[in-house]
Amino acid sequence: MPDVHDYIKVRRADIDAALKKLIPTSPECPPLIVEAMRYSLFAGGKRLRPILTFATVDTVEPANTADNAELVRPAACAVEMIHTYSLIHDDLPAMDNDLLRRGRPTAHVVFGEGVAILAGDGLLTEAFRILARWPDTQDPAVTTRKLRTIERVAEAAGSKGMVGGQTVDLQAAGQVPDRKSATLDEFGLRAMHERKTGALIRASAVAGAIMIGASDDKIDAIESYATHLGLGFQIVDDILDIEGTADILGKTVGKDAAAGKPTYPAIYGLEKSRSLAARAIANAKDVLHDCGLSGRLDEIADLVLARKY
Ligand code: GRG
Repeated sequence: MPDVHDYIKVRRADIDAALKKLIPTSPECPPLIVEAMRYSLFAGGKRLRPILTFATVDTVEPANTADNAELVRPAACAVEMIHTYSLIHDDLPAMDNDLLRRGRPTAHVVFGEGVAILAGDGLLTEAFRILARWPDTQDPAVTTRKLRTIERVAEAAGSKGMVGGQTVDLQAAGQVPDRKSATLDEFGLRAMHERKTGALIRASAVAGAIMIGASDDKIDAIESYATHLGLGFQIVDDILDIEGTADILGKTVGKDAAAGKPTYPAIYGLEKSRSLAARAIANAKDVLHDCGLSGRLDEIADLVLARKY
């Protein structure tokens, strides 16, 4: 079995090639919107979510790799497009007002706010077209899986998930006129992150399991694994916001603390946050092992804890 870093390299290349094929081109649509969507999509993100989709499949069914890759590739691309849309919108002046993302000026800095909003809208909408369209099959079992995946991804991206979490975040940051900014305690913070970042991470893994027709037991285990993983990812993100540098992270650092936003280190301190992150990752791996699974998802959990960007 290749080393996990080689595995990630191969999967990333596969995802990038598929995204290049799937993203619309001009003259199908105006060149400017293609340029703006591509600018953020190919800016060098880690591809954590689509790698999770593939790693789920490679963990649940380590054999049958080529056929399974055909089944899950569109969903892997769709979750990355939705993630990229969320970053473009999150960086807008109306939200986090960030100038740097993935090591480059943010989309609205380069294209203006209007086109940046539209690039996000384009990526989100296109993601659902891809989920509905591919894989191109008349097989009723696969069509049913596609529908289940669309529902799961929509739920994760929408008001129960990412959009809901972002709304709570805006209100907590005092960015909603005539609404009191609610201070989040540790429970409120966790609930916000479960929606804002956790839901899409969860759906990325679950989509892989659904698309290969995994049993309900396996889907539940993957969902629980990804819930713990998402929490670990977020705590590490909060720690990196303090300990990381803009050079390495490719985004502005220290903004959360400067804005007085609740974060894990702000509530628990750095040392306790590190142990909470380690606990979340250990929980993720325990859930897998309890269901008789290990492999790529195990390794990815370790990398999420150790990541420096
Ligand atoms: C605008 C509806 C809407 C939602 C935005 C996800 C999100 C909600 C905002 C992002 C804010 C943020 C920086 C959250 C911390 C965790 C996170 C999602 C980090 C970025 O994800 P990575 O590290 O980024 O996977 P790359 O660039 O590697 O893909």
